[in-house]
Amino acid sequence: MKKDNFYITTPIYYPSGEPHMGHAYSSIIADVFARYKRNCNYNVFFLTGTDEHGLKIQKAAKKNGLEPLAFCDKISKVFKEFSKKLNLSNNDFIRTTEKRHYLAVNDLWKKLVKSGDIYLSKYKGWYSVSDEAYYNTDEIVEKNGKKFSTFSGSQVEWVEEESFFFKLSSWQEKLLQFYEKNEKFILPISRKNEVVNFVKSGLKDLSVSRTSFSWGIKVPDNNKHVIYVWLDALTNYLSALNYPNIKDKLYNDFWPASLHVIGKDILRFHAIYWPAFLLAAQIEPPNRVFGHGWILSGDEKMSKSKGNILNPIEIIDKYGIEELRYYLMKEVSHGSDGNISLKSLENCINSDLANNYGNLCQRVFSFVRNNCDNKVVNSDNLSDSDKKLIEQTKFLTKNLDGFMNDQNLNSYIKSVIDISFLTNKYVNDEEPWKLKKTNIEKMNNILHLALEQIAKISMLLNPIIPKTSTKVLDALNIDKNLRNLKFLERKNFLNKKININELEILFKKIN
Ligand code: ME8
Repeated sequence: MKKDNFYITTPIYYPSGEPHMGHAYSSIIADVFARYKRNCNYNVFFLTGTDEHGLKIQKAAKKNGLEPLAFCDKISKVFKEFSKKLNLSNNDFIRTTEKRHYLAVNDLWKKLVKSGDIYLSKYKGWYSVSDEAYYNTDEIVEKNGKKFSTFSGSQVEWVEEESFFFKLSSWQEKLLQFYEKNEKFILPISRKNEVVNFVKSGLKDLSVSRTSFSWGIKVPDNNKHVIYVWLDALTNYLSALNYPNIKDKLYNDFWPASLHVIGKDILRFHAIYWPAFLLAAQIEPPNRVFGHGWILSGDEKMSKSKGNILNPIEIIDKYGIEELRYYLMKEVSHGSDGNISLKSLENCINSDLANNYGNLCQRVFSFVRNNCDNKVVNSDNLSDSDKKLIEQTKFLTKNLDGFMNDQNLNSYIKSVIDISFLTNKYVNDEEPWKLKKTNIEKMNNILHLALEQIAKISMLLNPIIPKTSTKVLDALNIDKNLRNLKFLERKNFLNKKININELEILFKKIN
């Protein structure tokens, strides 16, 4: 990995049904970090895609009367379209049915065999098709004669078949050492503790192949077995960089991954199995796994089976993608579960976007248009309230990079929206409209500072609402090459004379 490069991934989605709000949430979080790092002048590689093998997909294809690959071709396209609808800035979209991925999985498997970490035996135990996960007996409950995982609530079935195993048990101590050495490998810390406790309680060897169905990557030199879908899927993070060609520029530039964004339900796979496979294959593990919480409706995880779905496409069509992106990032607390509803979405649009940021931009732009012929020139004669606003803004921006580096998006957004609130208040208190006849210099200084604040806020909100913030930065005529966070650190980063263009209404208030 080159310094100043940043490799970020979303989970690759099961194309077993329609994309839902949880998918939108995971993807947007990753997109915000990708855009933020680009704005910090990092060279970013952002990956998303679809996870197409395994029993879950084979069953979904059958239900739809299609061959698995034809089914995946169809639904993967839906996810690709969805990523455009979310305005993701991904550099690649990987499908695990692609040749480059087969090559990577084959190579990784062979490395694990060579290192002595894979052996043949028989699996006897519980399996959840919906989670594509094995569960221990103490993780199972019975309800109405059926068995369910206590962890995810999904139904499990008893499986007994010949299987290859990965010697996960022998990696227990090395994993604990790895977590200790890499303090922030798993964030938030509460998730890290969960993982460390689980590993400390003892790891059993992991079944990494199946023989009772065929839809997957065949175990090299053994056609009877397909590779366990999680070993297959996790490898996508390598295949997108053209692994096993470790001389490839992408691999050299971007491995190890900087950040895997995932939901808390798939933490075990990313924070235990994945580093264990990589350590065994002598490949450096990623730097960070961030496990976000669930999107809830009421107290429950939003899911089709529970019928409590807010459909992201419908919401985007009705309210707009920028609105949905902002709402999800602001509303769901750092790493925790978050309750979402149409009512709180509308409140958030009105309070933060229409009344706060949108109103600030609109009122300052229209005042400058109507009273200053679209031009503002400032002097060095700052008032105490100008200085106070500049100081308050400095204070609020001080921790922003730290928040982003710890994936603490809500604190970041809260600080930025506070800057917008303070700027609105400053304009209210300073009443530039009263100064037109009495003190033009002061009026211009107030407007100039307000426009600088708007530029700053727009640049900071850019990763979250890229389209709207770009409209504002365009209307401020800021050179595209200067639109980065380094530029913001300069004193007087806008010219003494600012020329503005027309700015359309940014956010409509919902009544
Ligand atoms: O897990 N709230 O795919 P997936 C928040 N293929 N996040 C949610 C959610 C909800 N209600 N429901 C799902 C997979 N997610 C695997 C990933 S990566 C090598 C393989 C999140 O389509 C979930 O936590 O079931 C996960 O991060 C992502 O959506 C994809 O889920």
